[in-house]
Amino acid sequence: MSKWIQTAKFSFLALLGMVLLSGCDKSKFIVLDPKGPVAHQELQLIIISVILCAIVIIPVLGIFIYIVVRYRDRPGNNAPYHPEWADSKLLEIIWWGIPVVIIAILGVYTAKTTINLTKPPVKDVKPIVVQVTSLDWKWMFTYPGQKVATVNYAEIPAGVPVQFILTSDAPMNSFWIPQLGGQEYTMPGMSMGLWLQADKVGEYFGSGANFTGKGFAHMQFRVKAVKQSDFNTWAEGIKKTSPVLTKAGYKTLAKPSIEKELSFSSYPKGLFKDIVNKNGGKYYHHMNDMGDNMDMSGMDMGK
Ligand SMILES: [Cu+2]
Repeated sequence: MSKWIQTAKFSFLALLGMVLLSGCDKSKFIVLDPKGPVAHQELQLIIISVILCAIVIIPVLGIFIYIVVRYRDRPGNNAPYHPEWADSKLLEIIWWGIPVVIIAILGVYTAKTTINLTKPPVKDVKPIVVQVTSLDWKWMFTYPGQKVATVNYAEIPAGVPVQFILTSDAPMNSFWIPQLGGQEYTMPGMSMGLWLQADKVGEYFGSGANFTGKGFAHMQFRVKAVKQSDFNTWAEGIKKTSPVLTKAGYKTLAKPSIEKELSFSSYPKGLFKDIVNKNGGKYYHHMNDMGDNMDMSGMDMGK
C-alpha cells in the first residue's frame, strides 16, 4: 500500500514540475495564445467551460475526500450512522439544480458563440477567399481572387477576414491553425466554410488534425499574415516567377508524397469546384449561405 502512495506522490510531483517548468513559455500552448478574433472568442469559451465545470468538479472531489476520511470503517470512528436514510428534497434540488443551471448557461453561450463564428469576424473589411484542399500528405491552397496556388504555406493579409473553403482529395483531414481558431474538417465531395482572421502580421503554425496515414506527420503548413500591400506584392511576385500548375501537374501533386513549400503562378480554371464534384459532391459557395452580399466578380468560384 505504501508503495502505491509513493508512486502516486512521485507522479503528482512530476506532473506539477512539468506544469511549473513549462508554465511560463506561452509558445508551447498556442491554443491559449490567440492571435485573431475567432481564436479569442474560442479561448473565452474554453475558459468559461473550465470555470463552469470546476463549479461541479471541485466540490464533488472535496466532498468525496471528506466522506472517505470521515465515514471510513476504523476503530473509534464516531461518525453518525443512518442506515434508514433515504432521501432529502433539499439536497436533490441542490445537486440537480446546479448542473441544470450550468448546462443552460454553457448551452446558450456555446450556441451563441458558434453561430457568431459562422460570420465574418469584421464587417467593414472586404474578405478574401482561400480554397484549401487536403491531399496525401500536403495542403494545397488556391486563391480564386489572385489566381495563384501554394502548397504547404498560405499567405494572408492581416486584419482582413479570410473565408477558407475546405475540401479533400484524399482521406478526410482537419484544417487547423490553432492561434487563429479551431479546426474544421476537410472532406471529399464537400466544401466547408471557415472564417478566420489574423490580427497582426506574423507567422502561424498550421497542421492537419485528423490522422490520414504514414505521411500524416508531414501535413504541417505555415500561415504568414502580412500587410495588405505586401500580400498584393507577394501574389504578383509568384505570378511572375513561379511555375504553372497544370491539370497533369495537379494529378501528380495529388498522389501520395511529401512536399516542401511550393508556389504556382496559376492553376486550372475551376480546379477546386472540380475536385469537390469529382468526389461525389455538389459544390456551392458558402458565402451565399452566410447572408453576405459579397462582390465575387473576377473570382473563379465556378457556376
Ligand atoms: Cu461532411
